[in-house]
Amino acid sequence: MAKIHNDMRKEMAQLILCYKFAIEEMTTKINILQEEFRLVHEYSPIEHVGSRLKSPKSILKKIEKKQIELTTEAIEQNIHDIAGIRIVCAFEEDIYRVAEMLCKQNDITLVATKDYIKKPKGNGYRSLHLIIKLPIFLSTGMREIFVELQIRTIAMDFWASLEHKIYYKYNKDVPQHIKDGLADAANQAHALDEKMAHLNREINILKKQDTDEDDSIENYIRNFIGSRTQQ
Ligand code: 0O2
Repeated sequence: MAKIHNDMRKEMAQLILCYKFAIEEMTTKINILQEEFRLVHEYSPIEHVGSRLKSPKSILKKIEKKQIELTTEAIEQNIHDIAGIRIVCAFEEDIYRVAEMLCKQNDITLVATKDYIKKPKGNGYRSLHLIIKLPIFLSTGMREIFVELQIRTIAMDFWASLEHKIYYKYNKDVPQHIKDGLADAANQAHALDEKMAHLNREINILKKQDTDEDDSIENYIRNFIGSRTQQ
């Protein structure tokens, strides 16, 4: 693996600190949306949020894999997932809602989208990946920092987390029947997502009918009381 000299080590430490700040800013934005939704709409499309900073070892691995020059500028321009945030939503439609709400914030620039939901990966992986840029303000001025957002449902997250665990520290070729099993599990997770979304839509229709009925009873009583007081 590539060796880095002391000056570069210092520069890298400063750069990684910027990614840490970007994660903190982004997490605050997401928490605000989550709390506001809970308070105003009594429902939040965001179930939970996690984040991670890529370790220096993984950054070096990516530098070698992508054959990037060993400078902080090159790293900044070519590795966009040093800061990673994962947002887990209840339903698939919530994913696009959350993505839209974040991307329309003035200080966020959408740089790239990889939609592995509309086009899942061959192994069955599903998730919406957004690369965004956001400003952080330092004593030396403003810096725009890349952040990777992975937005997925609970079922997508369940599959991806377990797939990652199953493969962890296994560096040989994966037998075909295991690949097939994982692809099958991904399809089952997708079917579960669709079923839950369908049930949710149905219950929402019933809830709406209930409130409409409540409203019409309330209107009836109000009209009735109004007509009696006029007599
Ligand atoms: P970790 O541990 O999350 O850091 P690029 O960034 O474009 O150079 P790539 O791999 O084409 O590289 O990016 P992509 O497709 O957007 O995927 C990046 C991240 O998505 C991965 O990060 C994983 O977190 C997740 N991911 C992508 N494919 C899979 C998959 O098949 N299974 C699982 N479980 N996760 C996946 P890292 O850096 O690999 O890992």
